[in-house]
Amino acid sequence: MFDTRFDKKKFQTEIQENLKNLFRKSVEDASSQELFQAVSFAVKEVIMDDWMKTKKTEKKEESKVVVYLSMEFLVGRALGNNLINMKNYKMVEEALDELGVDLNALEDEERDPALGNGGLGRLAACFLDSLATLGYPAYGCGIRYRYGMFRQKIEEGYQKEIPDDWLMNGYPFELRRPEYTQEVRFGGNIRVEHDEFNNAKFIQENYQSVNAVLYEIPIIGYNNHMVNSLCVWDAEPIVNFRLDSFDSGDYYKAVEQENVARNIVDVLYPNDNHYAGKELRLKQQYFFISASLQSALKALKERGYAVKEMDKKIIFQMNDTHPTVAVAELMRLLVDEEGLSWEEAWGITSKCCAYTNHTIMSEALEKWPIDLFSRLLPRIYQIIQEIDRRFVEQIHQRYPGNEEKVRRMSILCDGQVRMAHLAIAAAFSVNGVARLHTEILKHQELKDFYEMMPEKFNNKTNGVTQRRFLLHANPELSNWITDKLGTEDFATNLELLENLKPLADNDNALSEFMGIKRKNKERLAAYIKKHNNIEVDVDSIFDVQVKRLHEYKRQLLNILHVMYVYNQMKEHPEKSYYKRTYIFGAKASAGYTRAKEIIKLINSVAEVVNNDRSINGKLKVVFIEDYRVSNAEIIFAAADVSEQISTASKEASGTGNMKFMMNGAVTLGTMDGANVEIVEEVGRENAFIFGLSSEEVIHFEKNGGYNPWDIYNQDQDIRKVLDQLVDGTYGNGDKELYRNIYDSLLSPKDGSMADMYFILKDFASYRDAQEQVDAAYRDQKRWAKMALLNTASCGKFSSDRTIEEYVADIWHSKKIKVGEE
Ligand code: GL9
Repeated sequence: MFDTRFDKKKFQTEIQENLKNLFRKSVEDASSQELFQAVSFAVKEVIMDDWMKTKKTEKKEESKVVVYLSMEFLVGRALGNNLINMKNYKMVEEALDELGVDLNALEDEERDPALGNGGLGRLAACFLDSLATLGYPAYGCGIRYRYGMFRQKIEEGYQKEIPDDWLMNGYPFELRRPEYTQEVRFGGNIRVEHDEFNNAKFIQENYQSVNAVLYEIPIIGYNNHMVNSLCVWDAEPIVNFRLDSFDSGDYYKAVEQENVARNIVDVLYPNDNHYAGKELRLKQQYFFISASLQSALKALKERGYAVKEMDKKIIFQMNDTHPTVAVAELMRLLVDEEGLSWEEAWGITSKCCAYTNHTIMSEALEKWPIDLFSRLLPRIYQIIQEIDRRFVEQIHQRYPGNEEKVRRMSILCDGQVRMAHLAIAAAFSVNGVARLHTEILKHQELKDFYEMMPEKFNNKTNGVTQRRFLLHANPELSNWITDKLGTEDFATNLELLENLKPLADNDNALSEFMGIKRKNKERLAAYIKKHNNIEVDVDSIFDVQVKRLHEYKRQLLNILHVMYVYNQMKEHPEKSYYKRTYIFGAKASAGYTRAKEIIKLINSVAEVVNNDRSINGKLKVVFIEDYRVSNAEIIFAAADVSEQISTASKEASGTGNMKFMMNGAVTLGTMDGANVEIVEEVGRENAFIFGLSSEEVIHFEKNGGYNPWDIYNQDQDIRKVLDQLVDGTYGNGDKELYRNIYDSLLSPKDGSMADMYFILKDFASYRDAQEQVDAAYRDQKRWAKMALLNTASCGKFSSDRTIEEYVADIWHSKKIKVGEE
């Protein structure tokens, strides 16, 4: 059961020593935060041994390493998860208990390292967990943002952003590695020199540079002693001036450099599926890419390999377009620094780089203005010009005379650098993140590329780690599963859960399963009481939509439907309604006005509905503040209904959908992203599916949309809800508060398509599906079956499965075993 190297007595002593050394305190007078630090350092000490062994084994086995390049790693809290993966959670809980300390309370002292926005960053974190668990040597490479994703406060129903100073108390698990510092250069000009053989040398002059300083965070495999590294780069000024001469102007220059450096890693851009096009963002991208690639190249040589063997030893997986400048940086390093020919360098680059696309939302595809790009990265720009020239030549050869093709596919076009095109031209693999998404890429968004290079395209349906989202988030359910299956092996083999399927016909098991759900609902209800001061009934249906706020995710459809239900209750008090608690959690990008209006609307509806005594608490609306990984774990475990209601074709995959399913929530969703595969696994009868198909959506879009006024005119219930947006019902009498939302649905003032996310078009079908939810829940046994079958059918959605597919089709790396010595 336990990892034997964890000696309880020794561990307790270690904690006491740490308290003394760090804070000059004993257990009795230490604060929770101090205890958290002391415990974390004690855990880190154990990690260190395995970490050293892992690096040794990796070297000895001459492993090919996966380098996962990502602007975001939403790792979530480390302490609890590390203990789970080290199989020491219970032992440490006991050890602390004996000292009179509650592990749960200590876990709450840890600030979530929020180095990501949402799904894309969380996926990267799940992948690192699976890579370590499966035994594949891997490095995550990213940025050590000083401020992570902002913390959200709701004031008067409005979102307020508070800076996330996550490093305030220090982060006990990281390791500073100054010996791996790399210099990164920006700007200046390129001077060409020719040597005696007339070979051109490209020399960057008058540049500004900063030091990239490495911090490593351990990523612990489950029960296998494997510890991989998440490498995050901090920026520091290069200070090489003499203090005795600071009046010579050097001092100011140094201070200036200090600012350039600080700036770069200051803050994570809080955008989801949308890029802001800011120069600083491009700086961040090049900063961490250049540092990561330089460092990878050095490590390769230090391990004794020739640069030309690189593709046998390293694979760079580019997480979306954000890190795709890697393609050009690798070419620069190989050609300019290592002296390889263009052809040799290209051969290596295109064998080392693979690209994952995470969205079809066109506003998310990064395009940089050439003037900005070439000013900041002059040499990289030259290299991209050459890549583009050669790529365009290939297109011409393949499609002679087809200038329209060239225009659509080239990397440089209309004064812009199209990063996705750069990635596709260079990478040997281009993958989507769910089957439907990949098909849409192949046949719509990236059609030209697929036609020209079909062999590059493949699908890798996303997954999530059951270690965090089942074992840690839902210990009650995990224990129950262990008991029923007679094994804990589902921790590394999620497919084993299908052996729970026969229990769907066992009344006892069903009531135990729902008993656990009830306990988890109590835990969430207590959280809501504490944070929102709202009483919710654990016997009501917990209907949950938590995810970033984005119009395509259609939180608006959900809340409009709540408004409709509320109207029904008022108009038809004689009808019976099953008690429901609608739970929302969502951060809006700081500059996304419409998203913020929707948050305000949700809170306004909550205010009205929750305080209307006439409906006897049949309906409650809760907006959970500051949705993040740590409270997500509590929320998934407690959900009955999982709202996955994006406009079909827009959600590339979704991963929250999988976390809900794992925890026995039933999906209410559209046929979008990975929902399609969830339904395939669990059966259509165990989900509630509604709405337009992706083909229908795409068809409408191609034809300029539809006329929402027809719906407004024909359906009086929808009309009433829409009118309530502009009659002051939810605006405290202010009729203008939701005018923009109203207009966007019926007649946008900016000339865009009316109801571009098909909210009204799908409303009736959503309403029907919601009625089916109501009916299904009334039949408690039927519901229990559905819920249990969801858990039992989630095996496919482990990120372990996803990683094995990446390895088999793209990475071709080998497992190692970290042995005891
Ligand atoms: C996203 C997609 O929108 C999701 O559907 C997908 O599940 C994840 C992971 O593949 O990637 N793409 C994207 O830009 N985000 C995603 O969640 N945005 C954020 O991470 C906030």
